[in-house]
Amino acid sequence: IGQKGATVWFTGLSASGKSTIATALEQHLLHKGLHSFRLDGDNIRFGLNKDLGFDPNSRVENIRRIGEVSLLFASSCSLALTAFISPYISDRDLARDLHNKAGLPFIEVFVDAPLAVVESRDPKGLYKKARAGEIKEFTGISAPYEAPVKPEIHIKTDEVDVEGAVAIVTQYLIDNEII
Ligand code: GGZ
Repeated sequence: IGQKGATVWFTGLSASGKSTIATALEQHLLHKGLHSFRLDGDNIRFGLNKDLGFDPNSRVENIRRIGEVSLLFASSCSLALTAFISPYISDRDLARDLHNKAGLPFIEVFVDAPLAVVESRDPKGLYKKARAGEIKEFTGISAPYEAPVKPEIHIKTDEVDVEGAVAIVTQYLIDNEII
């Protein structure tokens, strides 16, 4: 199987399922013999971007750097799977423009779940802390999330399970001759 470089850009609220889907997709691709690399908070916010917080300027810079890093992976014929809230449309569009200029596909995946749903999941108790004012500028509670207007893929994680989500993204990659 051949493989072109591309970036699959997951965006959505905390606990919407971005990392879970990206991780399952990475495994699925691996089983097909395809190389991908997942970028998420664990390997970026604790390393390259550990100087950044969650104020608006830091988020802009966070996403700018991730856009550049994903471009590097895509340029080397890898599939970059990015899983960040990336709350601002303009920042996601900047990452998209970088890829467009390099002739590399950029697939924006809106990992969509209503606030009430992600807040009830609250796996790390962050929404509770945000509601209590213990975390400031928390996305969805006290900081904005700008939903994609025309994402390549829209997944409602309160309706589709992880395997279903992986199947949708994989089919898109096949249909567009990326894998
Ligand atoms: C949003 C925050 C915040 C604030 C800490 N707002 O569920 P998580 O824990 O593992 O994912 C969230 C992660 C968001 O980092 P990103 O780099 O994806 O954000 S952005 O794209 O907006 O730069 C959450 C945790 O970090 N977290 N404080 N105030 N999420």
